[in-house]
Amino acid sequence: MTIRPILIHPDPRLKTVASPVGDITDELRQLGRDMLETMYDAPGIGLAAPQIGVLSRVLVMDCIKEEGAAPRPMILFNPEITWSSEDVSTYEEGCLSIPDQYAEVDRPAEVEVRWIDENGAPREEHFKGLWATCVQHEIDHLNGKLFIDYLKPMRRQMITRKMQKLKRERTRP
Ligand code: K2U
Ligand code: ZN
Repeated sequence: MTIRPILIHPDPRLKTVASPVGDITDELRQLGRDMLETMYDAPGIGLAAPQIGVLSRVLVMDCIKEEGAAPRPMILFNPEITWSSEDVSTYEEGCLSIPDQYAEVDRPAEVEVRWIDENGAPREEHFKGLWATCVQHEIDHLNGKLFIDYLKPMRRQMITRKMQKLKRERTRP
């Protein structure tokens, strides 16, 4: 199991549309496990492959927040939203690629998602609550979209400038 470095915005790989995966190989299963380990270490409740520089349509989630509840790690290959509710929910989102920045984002409150699981089997599930917000946030990552793209240009620009400063400081010896 390997913890992989998480890319920080701005980075062209975070704005790229990721490619669908083919047959689920042991290598892809290992990628999913590395992504889950990287997510738990962050810590986070979701992670998309482009965030670790892999431009494939893979995302992982575990939105279990209740203390003591059994974790529910999920690996989704080629996820697609097949239905979204009219109802909208607002959540103060963050992003592991945009550290310490939070903003309210409106998204459909419930979604139906279809994907291929780590055994190569087609799956379909109805998500609501934090799971719905998270899976939409992750699928956006697969389409090169970040939560700051929903904000007004000035606010997005301010956050981008802060991240550029953070990256300059991180690389300075
Ligand atoms: O994709 C990511 O960067 C991980 C995101 C996933 C996420 C963002 C907003 C809302 C739900 C999920 C988070 O940074 S994981 C950290 C976190 C944890 C709890 C609530 C919000 C964000
Ligand atoms: Zn994110």
